[in-house]
Amino acid sequence: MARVLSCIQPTGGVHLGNLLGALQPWVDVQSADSFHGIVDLHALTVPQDPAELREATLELVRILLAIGLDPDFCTLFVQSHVSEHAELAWLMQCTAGYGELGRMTQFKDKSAKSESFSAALFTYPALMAADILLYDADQVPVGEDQRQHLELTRDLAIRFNSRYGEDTFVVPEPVIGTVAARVMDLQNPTNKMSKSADGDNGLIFVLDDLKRVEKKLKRAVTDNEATVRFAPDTQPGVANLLSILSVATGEGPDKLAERYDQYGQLKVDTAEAVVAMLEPIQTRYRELEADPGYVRDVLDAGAEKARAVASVTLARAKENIGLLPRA
Ligand code: ATP
Ligand code: LTN
Repeated sequence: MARVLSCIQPTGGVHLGNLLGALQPWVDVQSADSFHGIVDLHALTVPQDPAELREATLELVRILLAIGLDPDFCTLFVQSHVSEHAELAWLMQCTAGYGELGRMTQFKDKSAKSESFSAALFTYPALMAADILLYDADQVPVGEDQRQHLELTRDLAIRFNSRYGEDTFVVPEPVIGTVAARVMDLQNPTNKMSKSADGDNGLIFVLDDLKRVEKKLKRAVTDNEATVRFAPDTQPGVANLLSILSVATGEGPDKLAERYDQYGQLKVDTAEAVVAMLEPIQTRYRELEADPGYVRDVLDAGAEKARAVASVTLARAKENIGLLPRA
């Protein structure tokens, strides 16, 4: 069985795009040999409020548990609980070239947008490579925007192996998500649903009050064509509603489109389906919120399981690169 590793940053305010595009697929691929990390060290590459970061980390853990990630089956862990990540990241920084890190488009975009940024924004892909290589991961599900970082991880693994020993790292394969779930903003349906949007009328948060969820969907922007077709290029608003309804019901968007001749009913049904999807998640979330001891136990056990694998890989890499083992 292929070993899968997936990671997400705890940035707070998990929305329907994050849920359907990133988190739900974790539940679908989980296995006794899958590792799922909440990468809080990555979040520190930009300034964070300490209390908000802690809360965002717990929010993500609770949401993952609430949607069905089973910690008795797979391994769910917080990156900073497994110190091997930071340590292998150093070896990766020593393996990566300055030029190659400078060519990362995410770094170029983010650094161009701000006057001052941390050194870690530049070395970020070395930490990401460490996340992946520590677990001997065969497959790493990521969005298209992470393809270049995955390529770099492969290059670093191959370079390290050829310099210091072919047995050191497994060279991972990216698994790039399909179009299945690119959720668009409800008010500006040509933009993806994103926390960075102006205002939150176009966004549905997983923890939003359900009455608000209903309202936001009923006010979603459509168009003047007055026909229901799944045409993302010409009718992005309607297509977005059909996609969301499709994920919630499991029926294809084209098939669903045939059933409607009015936007109003499509909105009503999509709202109902999304509320039905979020309601049990929110109920389970509240239960988990009321049981912080359980959540801590899950994370402690996850850190132990993760460390059992990560420490072996790190020891191998340190030995192969020539660091003197302790007596
Ligand atoms: P930002 O405000 O920086 O855009 P975000 O919350 O919208 O943040 P990210 O933190 O960039 O999203 O992404 C977290 C994960 O959620 C990634 O795997 C990303 O591919 C996925 N994701 C984010 N937005 C969407 C969306 N609208 N549709 C599908 N997947 C999404
Ligand atoms: N860079 C990724 C998050 C991330 C990741 C990883 C993804 C950090 N480490 C390891 C997969 C594997 C992002 O911003 N989406």
